[in-house]
Amino acid sequence: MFRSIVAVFTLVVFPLMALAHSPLEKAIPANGAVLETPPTEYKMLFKSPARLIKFDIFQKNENDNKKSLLKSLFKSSNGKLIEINFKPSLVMSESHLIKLPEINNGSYEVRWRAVGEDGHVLKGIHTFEIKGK
Ligand SMILES: [Cu+2]
Repeated sequence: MFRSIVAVFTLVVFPLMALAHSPLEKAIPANGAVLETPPTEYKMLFKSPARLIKFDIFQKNENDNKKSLLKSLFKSSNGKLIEINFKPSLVMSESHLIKLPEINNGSYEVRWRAVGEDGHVLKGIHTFEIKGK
C-alpha cells in the first residue's frame, strides 16, 4: 500500500513540480503578455547557464486559445510555424536573445528546449499576444 502511494506520488506530483518550477528567471515578452506592438526579439534569462538548442515560434489559430497548458504540453502546436533563422547556441549562457522577423497581431506560442550545465534537458512553452493599439 505504502509503496503504491509513493509510486503514484512520484508519477503524478514530481512531473507537476517540474512544470511549476521554471528554469527561467524571466522571458521578455513574459509568458502570457499582451502587447501593443510586435516584439523584434525574444529574450530568455535562465537561472543558471544553459545552451538553447531549440526555439520554435508558432502563430496560433484563433480557436486554439482555450487549450490548457497541461493539454498543450502533450500535444504539438497546431499553429503556423514562423520561419526564424535559429541556430542552437554553442556556449552555455544565462541569457539568450532570439531575433524575430516581422510578425502581425495575433497569438503566439514559443516552444523552447535547452540543455543545462548538468546535461539535463530543460523545456517550456510560453505564449504571448499582440493586440495592436
Ligand atoms: Cu538538472
